[in-house]
Amino acid sequence: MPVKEKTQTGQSHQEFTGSEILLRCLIEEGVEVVFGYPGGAVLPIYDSLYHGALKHLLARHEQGAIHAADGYARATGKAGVVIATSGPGATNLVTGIANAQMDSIPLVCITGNVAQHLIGTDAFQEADITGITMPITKHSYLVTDVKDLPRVVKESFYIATSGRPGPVLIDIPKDVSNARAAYRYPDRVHIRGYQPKTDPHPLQVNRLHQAIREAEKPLILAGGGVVTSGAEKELIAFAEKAHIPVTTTLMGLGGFPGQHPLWLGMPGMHGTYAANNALLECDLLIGIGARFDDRVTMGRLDKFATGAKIVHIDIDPAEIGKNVDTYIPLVGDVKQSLSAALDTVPRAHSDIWVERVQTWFREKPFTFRDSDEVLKPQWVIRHLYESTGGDAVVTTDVGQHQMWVAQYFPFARPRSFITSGGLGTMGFGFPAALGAQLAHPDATVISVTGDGGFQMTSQELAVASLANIPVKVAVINNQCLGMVRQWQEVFYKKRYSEVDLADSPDFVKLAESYGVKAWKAENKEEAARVWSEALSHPGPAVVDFRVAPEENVYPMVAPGSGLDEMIMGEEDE
Ligand SMILES: Cc1ncc(C[n+]2csc(CCOP(=O)(O)OP(=O)(O)O)c2C)c(N)n1
Repeated sequence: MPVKEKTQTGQSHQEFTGSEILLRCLIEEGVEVVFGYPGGAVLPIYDSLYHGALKHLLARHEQGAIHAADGYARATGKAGVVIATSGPGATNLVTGIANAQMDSIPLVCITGNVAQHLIGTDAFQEADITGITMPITKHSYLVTDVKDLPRVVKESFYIATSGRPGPVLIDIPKDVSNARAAYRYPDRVHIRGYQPKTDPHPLQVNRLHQAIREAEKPLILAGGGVVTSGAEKELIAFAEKAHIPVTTTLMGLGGFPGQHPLWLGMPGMHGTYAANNALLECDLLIGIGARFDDRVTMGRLDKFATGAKIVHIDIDPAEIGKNVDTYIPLVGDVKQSLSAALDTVPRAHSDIWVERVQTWFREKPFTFRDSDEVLKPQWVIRHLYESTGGDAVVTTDVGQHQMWVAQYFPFARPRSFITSGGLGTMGFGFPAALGAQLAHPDATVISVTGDGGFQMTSQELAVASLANIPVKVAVINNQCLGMVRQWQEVFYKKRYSEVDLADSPDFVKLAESYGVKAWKAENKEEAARVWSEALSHPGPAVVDFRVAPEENVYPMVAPGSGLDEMIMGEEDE
């Protein structure tokens, strides 16, 4: 409860506890929902939440809470907020923080800590969470004075969402959340040494134009930065005007429509023939909000776009030249940079090239050997696409099913594909779907997950059930850790080591035990029928698709190989 205090000048002003101040700050920031899990060090914070001024979702594990906050952030572009207690609560957030950092996702992670006089004494449930997470946060605060809280919260939201977004940690010792102070939320932020540059240098824009004028085989490599900065319209206009084909990385999927004639699909390890060959042959490569990571370059820079001048548009100057030598660096927000370049961008002399790469794309699509006896995972993903007309937000976990979604579900809109790209975190997809569904209550939200990954965070079925969050879970159940099994088959002479999941629980019964409706499907007819029932079911639903276990993801570029060494699918051999 706020109390009235007399100041030295005799004026009375209201004082609030740190946890009340925190709550007010979150409301001031427009936070709609927080995800979390209580404990001793956050008792004051949870006491402030008691009156329900802010919607809180009680996850069943802090990792579930942070992935849900992350899914909310990816679906909206706003910062996701998570609360956890000290010690094990805080350390349970670590994977989620690293996950958000790798994919540049704005999160504000609030942890309680033991009272300051206990810090450093190995007190009960003490962990140095600011120290532990230092390398995986964009910034972190240990709040030592309750008076700092409003500024710290204001700065945290600003840092998390501006420039290259990322997770910010606020660690609040229990004595700080209990201490009292007056409350005033700052209306401005000024952080010395943190002034993200968003507008590109005009000179570099001119150089980009000149490079396009000279190019005959230009290519755009669009990454997650396009989605983050909301630059999809500018990218379409830019690519069309300059007549340049576009390949989108895993994180960039949806940033350029998967139905556009200039789209070449995803590049890299499981990318299209067209995208990878275009990367090999292009003479100008324009990387836009993409970081040239090793799933795209295969770490074989000696075989990556060797004949191309590389242009790199990115808001983070640290990305320029990190992985590839850059001919034209363009530091700025992607949307602003493309807008600045758009008006006078020339049309490249690319007609022959565009026709050629489009032919590759048409003639070398993804293929699989379909069957009427067993359910093929690729067929299931295509069915998810067709049954929704693509009008869905799809989250994935990590593994084969993730790659099949990237291959067989052509995303038309940004923020409709939510996946753990950088860290590759199993257990991410299902809770992320819960966050995405809370952000878009009327959307069809599908969590495509593996039987392995689902078991890492399936306890969040409790949240789906209790809060009636109508996520549709499609378990691509191949009864094994599919992607690891595939690598053991291809690179370890079929010595299958610890990948068998045949003894998994019955997912239908598991879901039902949480009060979630569920179905099993073993062939196409069943799959189509039960999926349609699941889609029209008003609440959460789980469908256990029993798919062929031996299916592999193709094409594939083996680690250590270049993009010129693609192993094509069975149909193409
Ligand atoms: C937390 C975590 N542990 C381990 C891995 C390594 N890994 C990558 S894919 C994979 C198999 C995933 O199996 P499943 O969830 O069943 O999906 P599938 O590949 O069969 O589609 C594993 C173990 C990981 N990515 N994340």
